[in-house]
Amino acid sequence: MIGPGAAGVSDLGREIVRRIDALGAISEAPGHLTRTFLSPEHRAAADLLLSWMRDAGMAAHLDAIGNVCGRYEGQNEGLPCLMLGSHYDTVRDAGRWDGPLGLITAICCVADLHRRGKRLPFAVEVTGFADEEGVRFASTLLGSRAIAGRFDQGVLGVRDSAGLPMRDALTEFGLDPDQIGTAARARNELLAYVELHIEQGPVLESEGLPVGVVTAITGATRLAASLTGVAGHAGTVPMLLRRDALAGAAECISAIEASCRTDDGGLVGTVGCIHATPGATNVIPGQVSFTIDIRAPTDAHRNLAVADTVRRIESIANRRKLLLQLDVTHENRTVPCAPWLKRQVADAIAGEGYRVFELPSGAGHDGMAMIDVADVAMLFVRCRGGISHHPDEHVDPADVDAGARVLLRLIENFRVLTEK
Ligand code: HGY
Ligand code: MN
Ligand code: MN
Repeated sequence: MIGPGAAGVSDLGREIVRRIDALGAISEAPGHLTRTFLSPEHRAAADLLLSWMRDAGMAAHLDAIGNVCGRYEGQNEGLPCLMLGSHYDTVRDAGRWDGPLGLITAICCVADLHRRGKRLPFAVEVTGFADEEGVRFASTLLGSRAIAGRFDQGVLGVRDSAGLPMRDALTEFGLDPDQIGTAARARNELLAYVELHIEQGPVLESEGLPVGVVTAITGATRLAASLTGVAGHAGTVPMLLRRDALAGAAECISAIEASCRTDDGGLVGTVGCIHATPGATNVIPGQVSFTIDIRAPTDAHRNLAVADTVRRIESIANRRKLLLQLDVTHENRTVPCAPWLKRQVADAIAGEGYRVFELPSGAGHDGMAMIDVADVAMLFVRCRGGISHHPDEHVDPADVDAGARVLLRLIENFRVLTEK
């Protein structure tokens, strides 16, 4: 919470911080923030967001995949829209700002228009995407893919860690998996998609800037690896006779880290999850599964790195006589932000008196899916220490306010350029 009259924070910024705290309190787990796709807390968050949208003068509904969708009509009914938004699911043990800052700021900007009775020559829509992180089911951007008409029905069979298929989770949530196609929007309904998001990195802080223009959203490849060896007695099997799946996984993880650390082109590789069975101190692990996330500034660089990683893992598995299963679970190309939109983000930043600074996004965002139905742009807001995907994630209220004023200026000055 921020005290009254906090330096440089308008009522708009103050209201956004209040709502960040309110939404951030809706978690599956006491003591930390986790809100995954189609959980009861996901539903509670959706209900709160829908109420905020309606209070802001928007018609609001939950679409067939669980996106929260608000619409503020323009000067005439049924006009094409400038779509804003972000996601309302979180990673595990998350920060409160990743996703919700963009979504709540957009809702509060529309509420400001509504309060002033201002109507624009276009509609403004705000979308809270249901699943950007892909934590519960190993597939991301589910909400934005549905809106872009690119939802892969095949993922309905993907199971969560409890073995529940996504299809059943949707039904339990009160949605009809067979209706997901109805969430798709036509390109002529959207003028553009613009997302405000925390930077999740240290660059704006190092530049001493509260906001920045995103040039492109870096692509990513996620893989699921499984190594199968032979479980055995930790005391009786000689080291040279072992087929230790966890030791093999450890060598793979070290190889991934080493190849990324020695790359000077911005390649990053992460093993975020690992699970070994049978999981007893005195048993040689017979089976290990782990995830791999690889990203690079260009698709060509990333694809070469993925191929190199696959070769390295295959070689380790062969030498150790481990059975390898390696599947790509998620692939997103690098998405450029549209120049005609970047200019409008830059104009809004300059209009609020800040130096215009451009930077790429190392993190993935819903714009990677929305590009299939509209041009996209992003406005980054500084976050403390660049920390994200962590409970210490934080945005200074003055920066919340800066982001909101820039976004509101962008909305009110938004121009649809015929020649793009
Ligand atoms: O993984 C990402 O880059 C995003 O936070 N989902
Ligand atoms: Mn995230
Ligand atoms: Mn995010």
